[in-house]
Amino acid sequence: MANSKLLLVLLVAVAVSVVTSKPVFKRSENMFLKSDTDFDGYVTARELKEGFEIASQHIANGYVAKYDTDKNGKLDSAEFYDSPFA
Ligand SMILES: [Ca+2]
Ligand SMILES: [Ca+2]
Repeated sequence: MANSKLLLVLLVAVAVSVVTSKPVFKRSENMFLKSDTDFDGYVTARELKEGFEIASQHIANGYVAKYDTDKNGKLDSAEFYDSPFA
């Protein structure tokens, strides 16, 4: 029957899409994009403080200093992924 064949094709298509589909963003990418509120590609200590409700700017500065491996004063996506915020 044509209908049952069509149904089978649809079921296979759904199964394949379920198996191969990936979320649009990995969690850490999502967190980075959410944290970078001015969309300049970097998360600053101020953005970190606001995004994660860190109690003091001093603490946020310390996190950035710790994970800012190229020492430009802000976290790029790779640095952010290495931090506990990702
Ligand atoms: Ca930013
Ligand atoms: Ca950096």
